[in-house]
Amino acid sequence: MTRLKARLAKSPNPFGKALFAILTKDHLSESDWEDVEDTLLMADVGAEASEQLVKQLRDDARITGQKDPAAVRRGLHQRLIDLVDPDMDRTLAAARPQANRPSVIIMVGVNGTGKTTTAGKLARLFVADGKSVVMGAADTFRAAAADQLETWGGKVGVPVVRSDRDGADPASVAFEAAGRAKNDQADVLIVDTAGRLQNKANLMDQLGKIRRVIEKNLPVDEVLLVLDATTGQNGMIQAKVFAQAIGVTGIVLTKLDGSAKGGIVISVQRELGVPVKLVGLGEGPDDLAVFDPESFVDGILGDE
Ligand SMILES: Nc1nc2c(ncn2[C@@H]2O[C@H](COP(=O)(O)OP(=O)(O)O)[C@@H](O)[C@H]2O)c(=O)[nH]1
Ligand SMILES: [Mg+2]
Repeated sequence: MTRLKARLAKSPNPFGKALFAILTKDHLSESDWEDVEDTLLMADVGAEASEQLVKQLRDDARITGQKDPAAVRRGLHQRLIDLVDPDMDRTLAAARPQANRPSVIIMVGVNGTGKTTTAGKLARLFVADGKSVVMGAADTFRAAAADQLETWGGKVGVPVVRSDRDGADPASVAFEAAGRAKNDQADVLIVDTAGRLQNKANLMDQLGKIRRVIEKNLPVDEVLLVLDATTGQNGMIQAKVFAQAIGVTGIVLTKLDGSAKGGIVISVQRELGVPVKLVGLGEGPDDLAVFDPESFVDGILGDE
């Protein structure tokens, strides 16, 4: 069993399981269908996707007559898989091997979502895969942010390019990090950024500048938006601002081990049109997993 599935199945009442309980009742009344929709909304699936799923499940129920629990489960499983969209490409964009240059990943997102932690975990995954990594601490608001990344670097054996000055220009750190990755002929450069910016213009400015200076040395392959799954629809609004500020190529959904209900996977992919590529399942170095739709749906159905 995958860890994603195990973690989700451990939540007190995974929403898929709650749906299944309603769908296998003898007679489904209007109020049961409302319960189905409420269950989806409360699980952060989002209004549009919830409405669509209810409509599909109602059609399915009319056709099958709703008798056999195993068939209901199979149907629900398939509908949920379709919503998560198994056809999205979830591989991390990397430089082509023949390009002979480091792949570049920029981490973006609101303060506290898990950018720095995910940068560290990701570095560890690449190192385990035999790749050489450089990290850049372009969150320069507080020295503590760079310290945190450096601690991760030490833990996973990866050099960190940083400034020693609070409030140094984040773009200049990013520029230096890209230069270092190129000179070292590293396989991957991961650039951590700050999330605490007062307004969108400010954010666009800063992220745009970070991207441009990196591109003086290396093309940017991936911009990962880190989103805290426990913040629900609130996090979604912020996510959109980041998506507009800098083109996002993938989403990392962190803290799926906490109180998150998981439906946010469906709503965020729809809203941003970008796949969830990785999920955070804890604070430890190994608590990062590639997002897999089958494990996800099994988990929210509460399958053992
Ligand atoms: N439970 C849990 N905690 C996480 C996860 N990812 C990050 N955190 C914690 O969230 C807090 C903020 O993380 P940090 O990486 O500093 O966020 P940043 O401000 O976006 O860089 C830290 O206490 C992390 O240990 C996760 O997947 N699960
Ligand atoms: Mg940070």
